[in-house]
Amino acid sequence: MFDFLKKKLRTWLKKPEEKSVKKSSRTKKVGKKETEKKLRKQDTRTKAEKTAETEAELIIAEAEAKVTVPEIEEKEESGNFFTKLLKKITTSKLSENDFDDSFQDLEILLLENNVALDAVDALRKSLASQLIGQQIKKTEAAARIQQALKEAIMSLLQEPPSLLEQIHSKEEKPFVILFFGINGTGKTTSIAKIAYFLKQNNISCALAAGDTFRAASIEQLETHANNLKVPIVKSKYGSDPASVAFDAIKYAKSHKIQCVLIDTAGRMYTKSNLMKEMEKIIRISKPDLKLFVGESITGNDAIDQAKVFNDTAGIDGIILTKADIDKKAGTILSVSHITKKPIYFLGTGQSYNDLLPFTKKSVLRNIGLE
Ligand SMILES: Nc1nc2c(ncn2[C@@H]2O[C@H](COP(=O)(O)OP(=O)(O)OP(=O)(O)O)[C@@H](O)[C@H]2O)c(=O)[nH]1
Ligand SMILES: [Mg+2]
Repeated sequence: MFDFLKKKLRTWLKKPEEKSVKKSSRTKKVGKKETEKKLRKQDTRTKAEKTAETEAELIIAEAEAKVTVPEIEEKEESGNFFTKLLKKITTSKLSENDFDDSFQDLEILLLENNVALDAVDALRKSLASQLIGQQIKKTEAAARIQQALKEAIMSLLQEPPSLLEQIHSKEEKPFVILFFGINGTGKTTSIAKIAYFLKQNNISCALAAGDTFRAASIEQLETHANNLKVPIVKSKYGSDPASVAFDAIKYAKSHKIQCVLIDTAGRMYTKSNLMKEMEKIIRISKPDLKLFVGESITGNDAIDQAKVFNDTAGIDGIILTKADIDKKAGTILSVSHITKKPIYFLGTGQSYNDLLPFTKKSVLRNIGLE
């Protein structure tokens, strides 16, 4: 998910002297003697077994030695954030103009990778406050810029609380989690993944089939419940989702189940009747955690949805699904800055264990800044 951005940033953060080494192709040159020596060293077979095979191996090794291994040609940028800044950092202080001139290209890179405009502005501010007017020695410039970028990205993200600790610390169980978002974002699948995650951590849970609207939604959740061997509370299609949630909580209380996961129908945030229904589910079930489920790949759309759900229903945290097919990763970098809510998990596939607990550190590592 972060590969593209990582590669771009790596190219951008490369020092000019490193970039000047142009790597278009290289030829492996392994001499015959060296190859023979290597093979002799590795070979533990008896003399009789060796002869025919060694000759064949030598022929293959020599053929391989002549193969030209193409490498991805790294595009020589005429100037980027890093190289431009480096050029401008002399013994004097870095001016605002010089910084702005350098930042423009980084800004485009971030916007192209789905980082929201507000988040880009915040990043700019953070970088500017760390670099403008600073007396930076040439020798320290590279490290300082990289550190500043790291700090700037860190300040966009939020570290989520530990879900397990949150559940354990609630005295009167069950701990109730409500999932919502627009159609098809992965709510039901994420519920199943979280049920699996909780089970792995010895926390019992029950599922509430609160999507009484979409055809086959109840059966879909039921299949997961059966696979995972967790109880499900359901009702008829068309029945009130708030009462399904209420029944599930009652069931959990009487069966000493620690956590209830409430599924809801996908709803367009533009439809006020559906959002009203959401408010009723919240009023009745009093969730301890309201998780907005959005698709990482949809970029600014997911961020807009999160904003509206937060304004109407109030969200406590976010699950970004389909991060496995998101090449840009900008949503992951921006959604917490816009909503001020942490990402709890990233969905990284369709299996039960394709759920990645979110940490700031893992993001930095994934984009090559840690
Ligand atoms: N690649 C990938 N696919 C996912 C992920 N999460 C969910 N999906 C797929 O997305 C599709 C929709 O998932 P659902 O869980 O049914 O989504 P939903 O939000 O409950 O959908 P509605 O109930 O119709 O609103 C399914 O095909 C899932 O397998 C993920 O993290 N990665
Ligand atoms: Mg669903």
